[in-house]
Amino acid sequence: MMHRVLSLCGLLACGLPLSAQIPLTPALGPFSTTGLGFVVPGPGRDLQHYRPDDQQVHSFEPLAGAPHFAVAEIFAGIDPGLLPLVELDAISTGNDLIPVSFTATDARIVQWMAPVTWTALFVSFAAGSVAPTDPEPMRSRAASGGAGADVFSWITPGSVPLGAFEDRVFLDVRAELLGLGASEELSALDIPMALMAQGRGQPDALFSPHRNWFFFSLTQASAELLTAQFPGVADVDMSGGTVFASYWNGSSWNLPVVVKSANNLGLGGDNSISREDDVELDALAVDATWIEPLVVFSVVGSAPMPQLQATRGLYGPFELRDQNGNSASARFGDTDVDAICGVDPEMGHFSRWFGTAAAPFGLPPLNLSATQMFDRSGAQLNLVCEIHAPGAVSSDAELAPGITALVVGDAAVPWPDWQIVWLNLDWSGFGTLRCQLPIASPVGVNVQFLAAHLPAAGSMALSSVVFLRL
Ligand SMILES: [Ca+2]
Ligand SMILES: [Ca+2]
Ligand SMILES: [Ca+2]
Repeated sequence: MMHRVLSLCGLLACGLPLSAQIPLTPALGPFSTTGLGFVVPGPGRDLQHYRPDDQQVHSFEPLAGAPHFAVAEIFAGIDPGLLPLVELDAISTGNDLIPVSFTATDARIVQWMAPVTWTALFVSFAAGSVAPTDPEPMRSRAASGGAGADVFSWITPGSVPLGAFEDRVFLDVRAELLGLGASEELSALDIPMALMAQGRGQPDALFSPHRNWFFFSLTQASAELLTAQFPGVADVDMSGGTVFASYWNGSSWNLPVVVKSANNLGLGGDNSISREDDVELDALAVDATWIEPLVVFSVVGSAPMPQLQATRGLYGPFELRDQNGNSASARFGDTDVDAICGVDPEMGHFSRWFGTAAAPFGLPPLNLSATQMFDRSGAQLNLVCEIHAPGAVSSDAELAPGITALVVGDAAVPWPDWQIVWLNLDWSGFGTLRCQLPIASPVGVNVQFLAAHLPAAGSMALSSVVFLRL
């Protein structure tokens, strides 16, 4: 084990002169290096890809052997003149591997059968629905102009390895990074979609095992305007409460089919043969690895029902709860969730494309987030890391004497023996530091932890299990 770690460090050290440092302002959570697929409100708006390496928003590219996530491709079978009327308000690739356990009366997020037990929900809220009484950091973002286009995470109760992060809400990707103003809005998000693109189509059993589907919901207005455009779908199901899915057949998308109707989801109102009284679904997370998929969803804020519900097969829909039976939406102050995605990395082995939250210890605490991804040419594999000193740090002086080192390790080796692969002598330690390490060539090493060490301050940020394969 030690030999393999040493080999890796030698290789990474060769890439040192090429590493880039991008100082950022503070306020990022433990998933700050994640990529995102997302949509903003409005008819005709396309799916967009936020990349954590260049921190820019792009269109999804066509990739050999992988589905192409673009509205014009997904809806290629409809009247082309109607494409500007497509308005997505919920998306999922079917990789929301949220471990929801059902009984006859409720649905709970539990940790099961896993050596690595953590789950996170990613959410965005309807602009204007975040209240001064909501938990931090939602409250501060709302007070500073709006939280509608921010992406927050919640690491659910029972997520043992994440230590201090269990049951906490974080701000991970700020509206500014998505090119959006504080008063703007996200209408849908999906993380595995971004991981697929960042992996250039390579398989990823951990975070995106289900690769060829696109689940979505339309706004009520868009669904009505597209009536008769999806062959085989009844007019009553062209509703804002319907979950549709399209299948990538290897070269193009088949036309959408109904996965769950509004009536199936309890959103059909009093009249099951009319869509006029349906409740609009506005957020969607699907785990399609089940024969009967798990569907976690939200509804518009005005609806008299829980903000987060779950159903699978004959179970539910029930209000989504944590393992202790507490309402999931209550954790967010019952704010109007209008975009949701879930991840649960315990379902497989090694991922190339997603780091995880850090478990900080020492004083002052540091957070560390990491992602492994290919650049847009596909030629270069990069490790993207971000080290964040949260609010406990009040001045540069607290950290200034420190030398920051990024070290990699293996679970079988105690962390003091891990190897330094990158040194930054300049970082003041105040705020957030981002770096990219080019990986010269894959060496087949499974990296299970990353750590950032600040010896002078006696502080260290230890990532949780990152499952990178370099
Ligand atoms: Ca939405
Ligand atoms: Ca109805
Ligand atoms: Ca909602």
